[in-house]
Formats: sequence, C-alpha cells, structure tokens
Amino acid sequence: MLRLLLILAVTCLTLAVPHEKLVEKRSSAIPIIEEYHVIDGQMDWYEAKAACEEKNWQLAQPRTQFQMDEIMKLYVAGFYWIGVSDENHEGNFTYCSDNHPITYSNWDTNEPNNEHGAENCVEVWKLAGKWNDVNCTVVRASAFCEQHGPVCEPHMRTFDERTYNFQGIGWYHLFKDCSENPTFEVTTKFEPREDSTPDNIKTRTIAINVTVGNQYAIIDGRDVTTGRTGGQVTDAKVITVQEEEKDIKLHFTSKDTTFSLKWTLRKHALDVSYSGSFYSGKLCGLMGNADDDPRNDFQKPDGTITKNAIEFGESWKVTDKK
Ligand SMILES: [Ca+2]
Ligand SMILES: [Ca+2]
Ligand SMILES: [Ca+2]
Repeated sequence: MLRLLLILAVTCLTLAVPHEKLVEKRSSAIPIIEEYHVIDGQMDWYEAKAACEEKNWQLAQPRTQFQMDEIMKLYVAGFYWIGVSDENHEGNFTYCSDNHPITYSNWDTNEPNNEHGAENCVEVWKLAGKWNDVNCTVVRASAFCEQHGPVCEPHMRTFDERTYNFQGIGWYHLFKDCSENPTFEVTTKFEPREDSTPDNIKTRTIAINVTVGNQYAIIDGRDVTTGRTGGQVTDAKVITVQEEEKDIKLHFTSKDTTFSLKWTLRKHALDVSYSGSFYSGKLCGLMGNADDDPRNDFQKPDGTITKNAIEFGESWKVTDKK
C-alpha cells in the first residue's frame, strides 16, 4: 500500500500534475472569506450559529475593519449575530470557530458591559456596525454568516484523501502513532509564506521533527540534526535522512511499515508516503487515521470527530513548542 500526501503552496495549475496530491492549508487566524450572507430571522445566538453551519457557512467573525465594512453592506436594520462570544471565559472574547482571542472589535460606547452578568454573545445593532454583548439566548436577531472559499488555494489532504482548508501557524502533529504502544510522531512547523496577506494567509512548512522511540531527527530548513535520547548506542538506526540538492528525504520504519517524507524546500512541498498495513486506522493527526475512510478523518486527540476543519486542525496543535 502506498499513500502520498503533499503539502504544497502553489496555484491550481499544479493540480494538473499527476500523482501529486495537494494539501491546502488555510489560516485559522484569518480565514479567506469568499462571501458574506444574511440569514433573516428571530434567532438566539445558537440558532444563528447552527443556521449558518447548516449552509456550510459560519457565523461571521470580522477580523479587520475591512471585513466589518463588507459585512455592513448587508445590514438593513435591527440586530444581527456575529461569531464572537466570551462564553468560555468572562471578558475574553473569542471567535467561535477556533476560540482564538479576537483581533478586532467595534464595540459601541460603554460596551461590552456584561449587563446582569449574563451577556456573552455579540450582536451588531447599529448602521455603523457597532457591537453589543447581549444574552446568548435572547431571540431577536438575524445572522451574519461568512462563507470560506475553497477554490484553487493550496490545501491539506489526509491519507484517506479528504481535502480541507487549514492554514494554522506554529507546530502541529502531522501524523503520529496512535496504536496501543505508540512509538513515533511527526510534527511540522508552519509559518506564513512571503506572499501572504492579512486577508489571505498561505503557510508553508519550515521545520519537521520526527521521533521514533528514543531516536529523533530535527530538520530546520537545511539544518539536519539526528540523535538519540538515551538507550543503547548500538540500537539500529531507524531514521535515515538524505540531503539532496532540491530536497531532503527522510525514512523511518516501525512494525511492518516504512514512512517516507520528501520535503522540496523551494516548492514548499512536503510529500508523505508509506508502505505497510499495521498502521491502518492507527494513525492520528492532521493526516487522519489512514483506514481508507475519509469520513472519520477529522478526529481530535480526545477521540471525538468534528465537522469543522479549523477545529480539527487546531486540535492537533503542539501547544508546548515554539
Ligand atoms: Ca460576558
Ligand atoms: Ca451589552
Ligand atoms: Ca479515515
């Protein structure tokens, strides 16, 4: 069995290249918004959120004044929910899709005031796009939704060939051993490419860490370090790294399976393939579980499955690594 994955930040033209699978990564911090929509109605915040998600949109989460201005082109009158709340931690407003702290706000005078100690959801209530915190269960507002564009951007693709939009920044578990006695993990660090703009983040891989048992390889750009964290020096070497002119190739073997990574630095492309059967359904991370079923690939570390690509992607963030 041979599987391939490619993290590649390129245009759609590359889609035509045979045998290569694109990995689309899209920012959790600043998603690419294709379009804003209004769903009219008298809803509470949760109903509004569900109404957007029903259409495969999300409650609008304005992250810049430009985005707020775009949203307000749809404003007619009255109240409209947006995807901002401080439900999780009083006073710390976050975006509902990824729980990241808000990077932009447009509070009305004397807001947010958390009136009666129970105002945790945000509505837009004036033509100037001003925000008010209000009780999430108040049934009075329409929904501002945002639609994220898939189109021709680079994308992630799992071992089971599920594509998704995720451009997280920082260290993530690309894939790891989730069998009973796990032995390896592969983490990658993503950062924005030079041609990213605030409204259109495109990330690339800048470093890869592989650990297999007590052996490790750290690839940081062109710098490669391998070693072991104890154990017998006579242990067979299980990670091999080949540095070539255009790419760095890494192989490691666990059980009956050999994993191969090929990182083509200038193309910002990371190819992953494996041959073997032991790890079918026993992998986890951004590349899913490799059981041939793409539907269950958005499994989070706690075992639950989400439909939300950003929630899935962020759940595999390595939080203790800079
Ligand atoms: Ca509050
Ligand atoms: Ca208020
Ligand atoms: Ca799967």
